[in-house]
Amino acid sequence: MLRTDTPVSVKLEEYTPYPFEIDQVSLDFSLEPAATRVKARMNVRRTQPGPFVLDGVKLKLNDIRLDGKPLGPDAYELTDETLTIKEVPDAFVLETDVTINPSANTALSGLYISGGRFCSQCEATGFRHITYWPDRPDVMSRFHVRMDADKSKYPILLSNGTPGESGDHSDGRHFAEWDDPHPKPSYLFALCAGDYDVWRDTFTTMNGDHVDLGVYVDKGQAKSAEWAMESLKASMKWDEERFGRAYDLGVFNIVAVRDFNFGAMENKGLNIFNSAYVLASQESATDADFEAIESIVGHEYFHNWTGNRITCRDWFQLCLKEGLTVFRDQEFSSDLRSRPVQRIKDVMRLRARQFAEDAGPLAHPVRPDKYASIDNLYTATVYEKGSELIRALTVFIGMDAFDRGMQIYFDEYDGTASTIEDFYSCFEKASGKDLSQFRRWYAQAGTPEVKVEESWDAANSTLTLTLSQKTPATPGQPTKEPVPIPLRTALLDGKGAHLSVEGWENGEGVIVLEDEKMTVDLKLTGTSDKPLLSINRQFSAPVRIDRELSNEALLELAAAETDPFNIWDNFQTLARTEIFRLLDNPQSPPEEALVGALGDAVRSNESDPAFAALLTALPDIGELFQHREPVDPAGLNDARKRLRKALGENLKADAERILAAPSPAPFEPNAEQAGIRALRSAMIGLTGALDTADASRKLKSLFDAAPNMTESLACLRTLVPFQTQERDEAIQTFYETWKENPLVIDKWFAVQAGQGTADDARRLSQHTDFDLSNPNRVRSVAAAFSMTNLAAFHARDGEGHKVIGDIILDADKRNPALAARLLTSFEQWRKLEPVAKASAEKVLKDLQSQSLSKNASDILARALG
Ligand code: 0A1
Ligand code: ZN
Repeated sequence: MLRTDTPVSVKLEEYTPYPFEIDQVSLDFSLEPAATRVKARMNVRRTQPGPFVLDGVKLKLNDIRLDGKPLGPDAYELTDETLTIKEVPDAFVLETDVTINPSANTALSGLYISGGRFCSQCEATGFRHITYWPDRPDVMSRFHVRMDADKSKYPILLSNGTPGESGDHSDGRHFAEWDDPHPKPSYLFALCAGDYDVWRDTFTTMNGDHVDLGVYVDKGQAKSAEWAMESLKASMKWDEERFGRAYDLGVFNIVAVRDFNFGAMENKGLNIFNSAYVLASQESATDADFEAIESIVGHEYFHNWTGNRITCRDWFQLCLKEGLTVFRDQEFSSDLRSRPVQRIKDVMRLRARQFAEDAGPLAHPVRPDKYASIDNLYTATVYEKGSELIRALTVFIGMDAFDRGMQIYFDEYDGTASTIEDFYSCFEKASGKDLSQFRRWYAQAGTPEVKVEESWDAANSTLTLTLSQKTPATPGQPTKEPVPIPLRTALLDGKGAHLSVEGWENGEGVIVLEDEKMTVDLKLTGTSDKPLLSINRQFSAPVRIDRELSNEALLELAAAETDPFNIWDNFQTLARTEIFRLLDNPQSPPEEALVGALGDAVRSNESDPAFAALLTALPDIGELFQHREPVDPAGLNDARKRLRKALGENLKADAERILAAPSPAPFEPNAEQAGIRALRSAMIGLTGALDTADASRKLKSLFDAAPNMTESLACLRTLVPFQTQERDEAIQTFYETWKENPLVIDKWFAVQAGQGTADDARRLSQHTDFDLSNPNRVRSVAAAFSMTNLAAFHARDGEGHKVIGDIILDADKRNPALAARLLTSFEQWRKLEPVAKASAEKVLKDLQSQSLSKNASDILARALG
């Protein structure tokens, strides 16, 4: 696209139904990497007036027939993106025959080749790269697929649904048919062909139906699919028990591919996964990998009901399937692991990614009302804030009403392409509440700020809260309406006993702030000293809480708190305030009282090591960014390091003791052992915070003896910033040990890019193992550097911006979706101090002056707009 082109937006208000129905389609693939022939035969019926337009991009049309008769070029019109047939009867059969080139498909959307095998990615608009079709989610059809291919190269042929006929041809080719009885939109179509090893299992549903399960991976890797399979069976069971949803086909397959733009894809009965979220062996995977596999396998499986059985009417409704399915996968992980730990991790992610997005030029509502490029809508806002809104809904109407509403949703909307309004109508029915004001949450961008003021009336034992809300202006939305904010609240005494408040049960209540401002009287049933206020417990609403509490008051509150989320969050607030104080007072040492309290909190929670580990995690730079403008990332990094060092000193003896104990053996990837390793890894990190020659030696010996990938990587990550021989040796040894395993080498790149300088990032991007055509590898350098290493990325010399700008420019030529995602790392540029700000602006403007893809141009236009 040229610079002068303004990206054209698609608008929600312009939605019109497709004027035809296609109840059945047969697809016939003759698979060849450079020239695959795709024949489609569809039964079409008019449902309302309107033209017959099909989407199609980069297709070579060989033949087209209507009711068996060839159509001449006058009968239709072809553009770069559409095929329009000028006159059609009310019911007809259309046959098309096209040729596509999967081996030239570097954008990884449509049919492409990864590791010598065919695979597909059709969400959101990949199917139009395969054949002519109304490529929109509200056109649902029954798909029948036939494939033929060279049998020796592609012995396994997979598609959606259940297998039908298969057999050999005489010329070394073979064929297979697949049938999917469930009508589906084209974005859920999938095809995989190649040679794989398979890890198989079976599942019997609550209805007694037998399901064959398969996880297809690289040759020799079958055993590494075991954990993904266990996660799949756990997901199937959980959805039956929690939501009464059973699987609905006799086959469920997962295929792992090395080249993939996202995490995974929920194609009906044939999920396709980034191999990073399938393969895990005891030796090569971290606990974070095991956890991510479990949660993503769950996520994709849960889409079978929330996404596939009930899909989206249009892409504006993306959060209907994504927000809801993230909520479901978070609940799954909470039930399988520790609920409070899961909640803290989910909020950390939300604050780091979504709050940042919501506060910058790319902010958009959870349900946007326009977009220029649909690929750019797969955002933290749609996914993570979308999930938070469902969670806030469960608090607002209560979990019982939520569960009833979900069953109404499944009953009434099964088999349809729905909207957020449809979804919310179910909860209105279930709760009897008018949810129109709650739905404002979906239309307004920006994170609401809630100001909390307290006044204590001792004579009447009443705490009066004055609550007010304000949502900052965001692009295109200068003013905001108030939204209902459900705040789980408790009043505590200094020892953490819950005080009883009139109208509350079990020592907790939900206060809903509906208007801009409210006061609420919390009357204690007994007498007490001024109670301590615990508010937004479990992070019940996705807001920022603004309370004027002194450090002493926060420490007192943290000591009395009973909600683990709030305990952790109080320490986060304390640490953040302290980091800013250190930033403003470069000579001042860290506050001893705070460091001591944090150290004590870690020690006293050692029996819940996963939680203790989270307490040691200081707010990261990306989060601190949001609290100051202009921001000096290097200064912040330095202040944060000083506080970490003080914490490391406070916990030095504990770290030695914890690390002297043996790591759990034999290795199990369960939450209990993972928690122990998380605390060990946190102690490894704090050892490094001491920044001494002794620490480097200690880390190297821990690295050499590390019994698992979690600890080995923690040592490597901690060693990277040292300038010692031990560090160089560890980097070298790790590479030599793992050079045959691309997923581990991705980590090797990522720890260096995530801790190093711009020079390191550039050197890594020139390494022989760097591969621009593999998104995981590109992200392991570019995203690790620009999204997790902000002090280096935004360094004043501008080198960080340049390296990433150069990678984006190269990546965009092959893979626009990947380049656009990397560009979002610049989203905070306006907040930077003037020198770095100017350098970021220059890189962005230089990029804008090149002919970048539509995806990248969309991000650039908004980031600079
Ligand atoms: N629906 C998938 C996300 C996804 C979106 C686009 C993709 O390719 C361009 C791939 C996956 C999910 O939520 O997991
Ligand atoms: Zn999803």
